[in-house]
Amino acid sequence: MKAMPLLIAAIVLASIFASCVPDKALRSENAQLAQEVRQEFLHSWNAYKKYAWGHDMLRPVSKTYVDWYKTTLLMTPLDALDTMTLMGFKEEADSVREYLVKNLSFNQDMYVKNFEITIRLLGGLLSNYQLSGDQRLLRMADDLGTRLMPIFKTPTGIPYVDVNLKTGAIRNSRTNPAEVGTLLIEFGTLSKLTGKPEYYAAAKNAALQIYNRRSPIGLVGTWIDASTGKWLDSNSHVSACIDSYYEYLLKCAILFDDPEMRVAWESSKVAVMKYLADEAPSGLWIGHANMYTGKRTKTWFGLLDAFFPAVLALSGDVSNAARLEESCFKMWNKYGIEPDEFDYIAMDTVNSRYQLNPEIMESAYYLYHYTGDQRYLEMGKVFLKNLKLYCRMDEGYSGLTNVATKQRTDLMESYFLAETWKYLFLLFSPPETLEFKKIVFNSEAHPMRKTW
Ligand code: DMJ
Repeated sequence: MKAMPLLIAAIVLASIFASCVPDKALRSENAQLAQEVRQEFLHSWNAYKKYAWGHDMLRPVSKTYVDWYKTTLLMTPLDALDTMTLMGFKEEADSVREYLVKNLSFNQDMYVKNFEITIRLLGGLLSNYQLSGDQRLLRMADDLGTRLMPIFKTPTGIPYVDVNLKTGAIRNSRTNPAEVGTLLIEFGTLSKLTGKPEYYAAAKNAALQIYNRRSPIGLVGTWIDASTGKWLDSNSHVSACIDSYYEYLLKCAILFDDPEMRVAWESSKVAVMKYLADEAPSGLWIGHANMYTGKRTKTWFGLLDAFFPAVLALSGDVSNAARLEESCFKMWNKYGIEPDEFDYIAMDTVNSRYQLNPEIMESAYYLYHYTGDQRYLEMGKVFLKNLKLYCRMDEGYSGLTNVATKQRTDLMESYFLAETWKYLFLLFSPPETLEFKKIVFNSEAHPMRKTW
């Protein structure tokens, strides 16, 4: 009679032991991979410091730098700063922060792209303010926000593309849903942190101006005129020029508990899954269709579209997210690095460039967070291995002009340090590295903490 409880205890202990051993091995492998990612981040950062310090970005082949405008806006240091902090490079982060505070001035008589400056610089200042508590960064964000605000003063409330940081003059009314709809995480957070409601109101109105111009079947086009509010192009997809418009509808609903953004996301998701989603022989993809008829225009999907599994997972649709990420992984594996555009019927590239983009890794990170499925760690290992194999230089990393031939570009984008390394690092790191539930990432992977 006494043998039974002993046997049960032995079975329980054995099963605890069996489940702990792989857990321990997995934890230690992940820790090694996270450490490898930290080293590769440093390899990229040190090359920037050596050849491009004080400028926007590194040209790793010619070992020089590039500035987007006549005066540097220090894009790489600001984009990289929160990654550095999350990776635990505290001293380096402290000194970069001091450098930025002393040297970054927005009082420049030059036109800048509102969208890029918002996601990279305004987003970077806000997330680094929240991580460090350094009030000077919030003041810089407020200054930048004030300088960008004239962009919304258009006949429709849809922002133009460029704004002069000193004079407030604006220009270029040919814009798209992504540039218009990817502003509210940053402007909304700035509103909450400064108590100035006008930032939130202008950026939310801009996103809703696009949403309100959706077609009767619920889709948006690629190009729109901000002065007339008329669509200039009726091709609909989740790729460049539209992508992060959808991302922000959902994320702003979450970050700000905004019911109007929630409704906009829910109805947009239905339209995307009805007209753009495509069940192909190789799996689930999101293709292109006419925004008015829903008729398929292209069976193309690209590396930027690979953000959509993350958004689906965040919305609660883990099953479609997982299926779509499997398709993305097929696209990645065709040449060992994903291309800009891929025809999912021909299963080959349409535009073969790769610019060190992060989206497929971002989605793997979200899916691992929601499922705990080791499949996403396996994908992450492939991403890391192939990045090192094909894009690593003796100093820094470069993009590829052609994923088949692996011919190099001569640019290391700032988002490579903001996003690509950050998402890979977080994928392999213990969940407490960044409390996923307490933050929302902007489109440049700068985490915003909901403190309101
Ligand atoms: C980043 O600059 C942002 O994520 C943007 O929204 C689109 N994609 C690039 C990186 O691929």
